[in-house]
Amino acid sequence: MEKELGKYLKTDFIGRNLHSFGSLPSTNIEAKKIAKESPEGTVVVSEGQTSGKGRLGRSWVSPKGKGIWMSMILKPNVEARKVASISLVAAAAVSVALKDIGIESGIKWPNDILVDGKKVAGILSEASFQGSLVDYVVLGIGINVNLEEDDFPETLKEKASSLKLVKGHDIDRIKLITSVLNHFEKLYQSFMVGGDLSETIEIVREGSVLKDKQVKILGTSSEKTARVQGIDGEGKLVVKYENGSVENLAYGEVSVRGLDGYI
Ligand code: BT5
Repeated sequence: MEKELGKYLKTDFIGRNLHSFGSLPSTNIEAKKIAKESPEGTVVVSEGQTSGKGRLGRSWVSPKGKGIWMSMILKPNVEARKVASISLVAAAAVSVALKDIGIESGIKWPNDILVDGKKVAGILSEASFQGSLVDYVVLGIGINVNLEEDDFPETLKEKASSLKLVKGHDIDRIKLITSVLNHFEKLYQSFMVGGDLSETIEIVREGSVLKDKQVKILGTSSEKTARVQGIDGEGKLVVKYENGSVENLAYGEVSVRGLDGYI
């Protein structure tokens, strides 16, 4: 895969060190194992995952040869509190890469990419800290590229889709991986020193499917209803509760569900 990716890769460092596998439990787990000694931008990619991970202990369906299942190892020089927004950089990169191949997608803050209201990609960032500084981040990206209807379990058929199901034909996974990595590096370069997210946030705001929506905010022990006002300069979701109070929510604190349907 290294050679094929190399044909289209335009990056300085993202994906220049690549570990590719036929099968892994999870590219995030593998990336975490090698994160400390790996250079920034190292990518772990696998044809299939046997225990792909979602957030909060959820699982990610990752059939062999059908999707993009990859994780990047990043070492941004930013304060710990800023690193949560890094998944937005990935969401923006995926969204722009899809646009390049004619697929208009929506971004459901903080980590879902939707087409026609169904999830086609998800992002899982896991960070390790040393004091108030970031040691490394493993940023996992899963994109349902050429999955067929039957590749999804019954429970997911209503809420998940693939690029092939959207477009009606196979999509070149190698070209798409490199496109995501190329776009990611551009957006990440301004984030990696100091945490500038302005370009990412512009893309995320434009694609945001939550704007003005009434949503349920699911915390670890609570559930509240609110209206989404937008995304602030740090990438936090700004919501207004029924009692009028406004809160800026950080990635990882909550899950957001629409009141009707999936988003
Ligand atoms: C995510 O979690 O969306 C993060 C997914 C990250 C996957 C990548 S693949 C490469 C890397 N290595 C890993 O092990 N993981 C990362 P979350 O928001 O928690 O969504 C998980 C939920 O989405 C599940 O509970 C299902 O309902 C649904 N789901 C599972 N597999 C799916 C799929 N292939 N497509 C769409 N939805 C899926």
